[in-house]
Amino acid sequence: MPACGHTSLMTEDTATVIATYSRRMRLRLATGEEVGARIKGKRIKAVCGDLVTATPIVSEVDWLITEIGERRNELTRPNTCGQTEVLAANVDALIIVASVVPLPDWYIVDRYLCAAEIMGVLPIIVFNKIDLLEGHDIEIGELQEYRDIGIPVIECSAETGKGTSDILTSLAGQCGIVVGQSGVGKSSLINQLVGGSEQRIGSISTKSGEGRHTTVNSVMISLQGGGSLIDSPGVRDYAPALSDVTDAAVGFREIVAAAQLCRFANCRHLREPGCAVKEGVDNDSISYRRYESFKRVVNLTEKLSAGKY
Ligand SMILES: Nc1nc2c(ncn2[C@@H]2O[C@H](COP(=O)(O)OP(=O)(O)O)[C@@H](O)[C@H]2O)c(=O)[nH]1
Ligand SMILES: [Mg+2]
Ligand SMILES: [Zn+2]
Repeated sequence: MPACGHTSLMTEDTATVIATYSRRMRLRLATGEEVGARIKGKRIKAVCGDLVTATPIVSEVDWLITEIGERRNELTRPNTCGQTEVLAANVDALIIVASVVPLPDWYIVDRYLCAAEIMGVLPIIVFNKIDLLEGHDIEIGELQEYRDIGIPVIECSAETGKGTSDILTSLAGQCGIVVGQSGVGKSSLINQLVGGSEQRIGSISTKSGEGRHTTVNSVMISLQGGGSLIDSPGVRDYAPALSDVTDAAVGFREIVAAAQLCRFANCRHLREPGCAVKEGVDNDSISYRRYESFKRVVNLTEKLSAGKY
């Protein structure tokens, strides 16, 4: 336990990890003060959003992280070695961005929704570039389908700023992560939401002693309205992974709800008699498109669990 012999004089504090560099971290203490930190030992790895126990190191500016608190959830992705890499922890909301162009792949949106449901975080669908629809009378049917099953949908333009205040409002007191296909406007949107505060983070990394050219792996940015965003290249490129068959079922909330009424408890909602999901699709209370997504996800997860992928 003693890190340098003065342990008895030290105070311990709980703090939030707000930036990670190659080896060092930035913490926000309970007092609001921000300090540089490194971690005790090589076995534990902290990510943005982690709640940690830390203690000042005598005669150093850095603090020492001694323990990582239990995580409410983790955003993970498989790394190149086939292991699971944790990108962020203790997230409240997954902001799933789609846009007018490139044309949305709604199946990918459904995959992100699955990821959100599995993580137990609030999904928010953000439909960007609506400035391109101005003067056209176009309704996006898929957006209504999502609203119908209770998923918040915000239409916005990172270019004109329209609708972006709604994103700030829905993130009040919450920590969000922006995901979506390449080209939908994630970077533009984050810039629009963040305004000037990203520069502040840049100056912090210089001051913390790692030097100007330190790569920031990930960073938590405070937003107007009391919310925050965790941003990193890895998070933006995050593609939702599915691990086993149960994932498919929990990822589609309207199918989960209808399945309560299927005749067989183990109904797969394909050709079984008395299937309430199929009935719902037939009478249009369940979207046919969402049902097709569901079957695709089931198919994929079955292949995954059979090791054919
Ligand atoms: N018309 C319009 N273009 C946008 C909007 N948001 C982003 N773009 C453009 O879309 C392209 C991709 O944006 P970018 O933020 O790099 O997308 P990312 O790949 O998701 O990070 C860029 O050329 C942006 O200028 C928007 O709201 N309206
Ligand atoms: Mg980008
Ligand atoms: Zn069924």
